[in-house]
Amino acid sequence: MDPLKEKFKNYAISEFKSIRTMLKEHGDIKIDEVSLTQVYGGMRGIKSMIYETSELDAHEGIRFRGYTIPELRDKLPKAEGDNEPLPEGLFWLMLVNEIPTDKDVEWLTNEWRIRGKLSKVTLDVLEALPPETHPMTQFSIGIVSMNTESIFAQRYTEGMSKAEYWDATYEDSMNLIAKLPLLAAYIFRRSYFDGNHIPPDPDLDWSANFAHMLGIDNQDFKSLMRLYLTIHADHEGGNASAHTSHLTGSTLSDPYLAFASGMNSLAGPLHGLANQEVIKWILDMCDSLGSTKPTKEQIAKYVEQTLAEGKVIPGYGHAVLRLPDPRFTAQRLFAEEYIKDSDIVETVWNILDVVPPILKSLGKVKNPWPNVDAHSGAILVHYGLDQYNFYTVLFGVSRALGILAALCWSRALGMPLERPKSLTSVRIREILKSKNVVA
Ligand code: CMX
Repeated sequence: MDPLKEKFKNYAISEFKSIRTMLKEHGDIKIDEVSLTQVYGGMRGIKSMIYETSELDAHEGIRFRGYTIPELRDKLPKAEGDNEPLPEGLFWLMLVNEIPTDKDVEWLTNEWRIRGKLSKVTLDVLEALPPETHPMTQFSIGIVSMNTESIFAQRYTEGMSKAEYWDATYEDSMNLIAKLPLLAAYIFRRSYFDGNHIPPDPDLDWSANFAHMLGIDNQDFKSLMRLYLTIHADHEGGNASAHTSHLTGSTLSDPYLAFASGMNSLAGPLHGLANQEVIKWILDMCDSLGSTKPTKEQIAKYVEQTLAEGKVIPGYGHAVLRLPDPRFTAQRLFAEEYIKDSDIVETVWNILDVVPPILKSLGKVKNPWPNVDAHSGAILVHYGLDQYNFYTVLFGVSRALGILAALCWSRALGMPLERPKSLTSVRIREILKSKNVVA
């Protein structure tokens, strides 16, 4: 058994026993109450699921197994000569709750290198799609096609015992993570470079190899990819992509199908597609003003116009956060260190000065601050990656680390089919009547 799998197995077995005991002794303890506003309001804040890999605090931001983003930058292993963390290290941390050594990460990089191959089925499926198909659609279809290789699906058909679900989930997850950069790069090159593909470089880590296969061999871009693929990896379990995958996985759909369904959620403009929408919004603003660096006054007018058209300002607001997203801040710090004199990056910073007061003045927006998607596009454009329809695929490659580590945990802990209760509005009125709050 490989060293990561062995660690996961031992840790998961002890957690499984401890949680079963906790439930037996304290299973009736109430941890939440639910209001009508929450039920009608997208279930905000309802404590209703277990997701082991990270936790989100509204006033602090994300912690991955207890570590903030600055702490991850400090503690996770790095590539030689680079200051950014390797996402391989974050996957290790999320899976086994332990900061890996350089050697552990070296092993994982190599393991994903060995497992990273695209099958003929996947390539044929992709080639059947018109190259102008949105990259997220290609990404989702490509992942679904990989389910033909699912070890979980195969072993389930053969009669696998429940006690082995975690094992098959781990194998599929490792294979899928290894394949994703190849799939994403294949989609990128077929969509924008006439299918002129670039073979992987076996000497590079997971992120640097991804940058290489995209065709951007710049060292700073490789650093950016390491940071990008780390900070987008997880955002606790309630966000739409993680929750969708969690729900699908609970039916014992294999990890390929579970992860693909999460990617279909990520492809929505209120979630991951916002990274594409942000840059589109900025470029449209620049176009309409005939300037590559609009003034703050011009930005304010454009923001008011967008709101007057009944649209949201992409990259701002959040369902949970009530502060500038630490993932935005991490990207800003990267840009301050690596990027000098970029009109588009400076425009992002000017937007930051303008948008929050306007959103606050509306009196209804709960979080006027930038989220993760407000910054990423400008940095990507700086490095030449201006094919913005592709941006959400980058997000998706990263999100696999959290979603799949969490899926391994769900199967190891024997999580049941997820099945909450829904109500009709007629029933809600009856409940209110029975409580004598309406006539
Ligand atoms: N621009 C304009 N209006 C906004 C807004 C924004 N950026 N953010 C919130 N609002 C509005 C909402 O549309 C809502 O209006 P109505 O009452 O008229 O429907 C009101 O403010 C209250 O919303 P909220 O409680 O503050 O926010 P929600 O939890 O409902 O929604 C989110 C959160 C992210 C969908 C919302 O802030 C938004 O649409 N932002 C822009 C899209 C975006 O950047 N999404 C990416 C989020 C990060 C990610 O998942 O990747």
